[in-house]
Amino acid sequence: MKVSATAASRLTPPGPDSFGSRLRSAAVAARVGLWLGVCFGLAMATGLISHYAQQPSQPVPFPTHPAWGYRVTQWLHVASGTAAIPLLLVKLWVVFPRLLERPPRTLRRLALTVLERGSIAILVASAITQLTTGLLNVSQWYAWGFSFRRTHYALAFVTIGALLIHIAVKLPVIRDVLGIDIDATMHDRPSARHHGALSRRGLLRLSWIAAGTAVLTSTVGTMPGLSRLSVLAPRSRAEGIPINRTAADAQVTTTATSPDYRCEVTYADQRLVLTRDDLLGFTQHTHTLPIACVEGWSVAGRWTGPRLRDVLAATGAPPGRDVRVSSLQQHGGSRVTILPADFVDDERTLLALALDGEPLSLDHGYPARLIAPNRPGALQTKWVARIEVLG
Ligand SMILES: Nc1nc2c(c(=O)[nH]1)N[C@H]1C(S)=C(S)[C@@H](COP(=O)(O)O)O[C@H]1N2
Ligand SMILES: [Mo]
Repeated sequence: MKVSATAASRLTPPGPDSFGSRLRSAAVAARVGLWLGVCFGLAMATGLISHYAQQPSQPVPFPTHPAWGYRVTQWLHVASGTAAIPLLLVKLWVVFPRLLERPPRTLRRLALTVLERGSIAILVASAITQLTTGLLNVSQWYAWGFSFRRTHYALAFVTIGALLIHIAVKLPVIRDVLGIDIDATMHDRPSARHHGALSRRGLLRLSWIAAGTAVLTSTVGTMPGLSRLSVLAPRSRAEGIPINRTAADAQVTTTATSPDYRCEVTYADQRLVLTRDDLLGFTQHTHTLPIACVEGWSVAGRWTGPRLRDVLAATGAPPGRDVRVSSLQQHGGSRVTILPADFVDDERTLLALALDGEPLSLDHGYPARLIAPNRPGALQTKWVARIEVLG
C-alpha cells in the first residue's frame, strides 16, 4: 500500500521539530517569563494584603492610613492579574514545543525532567484557574459553587510554589539567555530557525501592548473619573458610585424605609436605640473616602455622618475596642463585619447618612452605612442595624 508523503506526515504525531518559528525561543520565553513572575509576585503580595485586611482578628492591626492604601493594592492586584493573562498565553505558545520533547534517557536527567514537567503542569493549571476565576470575579460572574475567596487564596500558594520550583529548575537557562541578545539562539531547539514576519522584539512589544490593554480594560473601573468606561465590570450606580448589591437584592427595602427603623448600639449592659434623626443629632463630619471593592473597582465619595466613636461614646464605651457591625440584611455575605479598634477610634470612620451632600440612597445603605478609611469595600456595611462594642 502506498501512503502519500502528506498523509504520512498527518499520521505522525507532532514533535518539537514540527514547530520551526524562531520566536519560540528560550530568549523570548525568559523575557516574557520574567514579567509573568513580576505579575504573579505582585498579585501574591497584594492578595495577601487583601486577605489580611479581611481577617476578623488581626495580631498586628491593619493600618487606617493612608485612606487610599487598600484602593491602590487592590488596583495592583487586579492589574497584575489581568496583565498576566496575555503574557501567559504568549509564554505557553512560545514554550509549547518543548512539552513534546522526548524524555531524556539518563536517570538523573529524567528525575529532573519529571520534576520540571510536573511543576509546569501544576503551574499552568493553577495559573489558568487563578486568572480565569479572578477575571470572572471582576465581571461579578460567580459561575461556580465554591467560595471564590478561599479557593483563590489556597491556589495562590500552589501557584507560587510551582512557580518557584520552575524558576529554580530553569535558573541556569534563564541566567544564560537574559544575559545575551534576544536574537541569540543559545538553548533554542535546532529546528526553531524559521524567520517569519514578526521579529522577537516585535513579539515582545506586542505582548507588552496586549498586557497594557488588558490592564486598561479591567481596571478603568478603579480609576477616578474613568469608572464609567468600565467594560468588564459595568454596575448600576447612584451618586456616581457603583452598587454591588442593591437593597432589593439584599431584601431590606421594607425594613430600611420603615418608620420603625432603629440603630441599636450596645456596650456591656448599656443599650442605646437610635432613630435616624438621633444619628443626625450628633455632630456631623464629612470625609472623602473610597469604596474599594475586591471585584476590581473603586470610587471615592464625600460621606457625611456622625463619627462612629462619638456614637459609641454615648454608651460610655472606652476607646480601643473592636466592634461588630450588623446589617438589616438577613442573608448573604457582607451582612456582619468586625471593625478593629484602630478603625473604630479613627476620626474619619463614619456612620454615613449622606453621600455628596444628599441623603444616602437606599442602594448605598440608607438609613446608615459604615464607611472607614483603608478598608475593603466588602466590609463597609450597608443598612446598619446593630453596633456591638466587643471585649
Ligand atoms: N449589608 C451589606 N453591606 C455591604 C454589601 C452587602 O452585600 N450587604 N456589599 C459590600 C460590598 S462587596 C461593597 S464593594 C460595598 C459597595 O458599596 P456601594 O454599593 O455603596 O458602592 O458595600 C459593602 N457593604
Ligand atoms: Mo465588594
